[in-house]
Amino acid sequence: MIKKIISLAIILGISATVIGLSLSGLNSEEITSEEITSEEITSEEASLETEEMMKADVVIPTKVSRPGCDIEDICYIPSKIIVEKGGSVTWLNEDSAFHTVTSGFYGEPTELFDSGYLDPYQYYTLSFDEIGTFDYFCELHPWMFAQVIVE
Ligand SMILES: [Cu+2]
Repeated sequence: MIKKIISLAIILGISATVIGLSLSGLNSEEITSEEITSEEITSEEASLETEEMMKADVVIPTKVSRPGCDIEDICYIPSKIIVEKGGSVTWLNEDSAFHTVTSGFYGEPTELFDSGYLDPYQYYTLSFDEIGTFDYFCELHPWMFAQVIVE
């Protein structure tokens, strides 16, 4: 009788250990999936931080590919930006159409700078090492023009 009880206790002990192991196995799997999730969140946060770092100084807003933004002077926002000598300006095309940031006036580019066609949500950064007023325009939309003033 005592042997039976002991063997029963051993069996119970073994099965408890097996159940315990399988449960801990499940737990460790859950932890692994949680780790992956937290890694994903971290990478998302990192990309958000990158976007914040790439904060635009001048935005090309939506719907400027049609005439009219020039009436309120909002083809580039702000249409006049002042930077210190040696400073940089970053443009962001928030429109769904292509635009350019090209030095000079429409039909009279000065060939100081030219972004080329900026895709939607593409950035363009320039640094200005010379004092002066730099007019620029969009090669695709004659009504789009603005200025960088370097002091
Ligand atoms: Cu344009």
